[in-house]
Amino acid sequence: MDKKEQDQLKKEAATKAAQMVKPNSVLGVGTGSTVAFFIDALGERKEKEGFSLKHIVTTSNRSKKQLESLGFKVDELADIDQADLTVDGADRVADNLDGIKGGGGALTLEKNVAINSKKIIWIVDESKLVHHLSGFPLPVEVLPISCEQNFKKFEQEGLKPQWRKDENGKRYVTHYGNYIIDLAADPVPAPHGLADYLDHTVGVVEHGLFLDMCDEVIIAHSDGTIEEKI
Ligand code: ABF
Repeated sequence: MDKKEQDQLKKEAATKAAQMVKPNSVLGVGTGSTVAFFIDALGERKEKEGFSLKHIVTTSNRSKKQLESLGFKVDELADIDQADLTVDGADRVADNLDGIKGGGGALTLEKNVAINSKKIIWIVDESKLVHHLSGFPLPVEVLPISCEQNFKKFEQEGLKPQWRKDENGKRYVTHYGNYIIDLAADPVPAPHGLADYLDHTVGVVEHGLFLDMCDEVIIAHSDGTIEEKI
């Protein structure tokens, strides 16, 4: 699939999700190129229907800027109780709707917004689908203070850690001033066990295993169909 075709599919999934957002609800908006199409589609609804939302929270400055450029007011997560719905992208989605997220580096805020949402919808093109979580390095956000020890420990565990680098070849720094270690062990070994291990590793801020969280995935297929998988 070339980029143009993939973008078209992302747009179709995003447009479908934008139609499902209820007026005057509290909406969580994720990050990434598919979500960028979702924000555009929300903007179109605003133009055409005068549609408005009670609150919007988002998971990155990129999405925030795009929402504000379309006239939406963006609140902080701390300003709301919970979102009625959060729409986000994903890097991989397994048959059971578990996902790998965080390829864009925003996993910590993404998981915090997701966990504080009544409903979570992911929007993807069919290239993101896998039977078991695989095919994409698992991002782990770590505190700088003990990142070297974390890296070595992951190596010893056979998780094939790699430092995420920025465009200058330096360690990528997250919104919260932390680093990201991408685990290249593929497929993800025992996702629940690995999530539990990472959740209990001191120095790990958050990881990109989003398990038992997603309620629905909207998938745009290259045969032109849009699938809503629950
Ligand atoms: C997100 O969107 C991230 O977790 C993930 O990395 C990304 C997917 O981006 P794209 O839609 O550009 O493929 O929310």
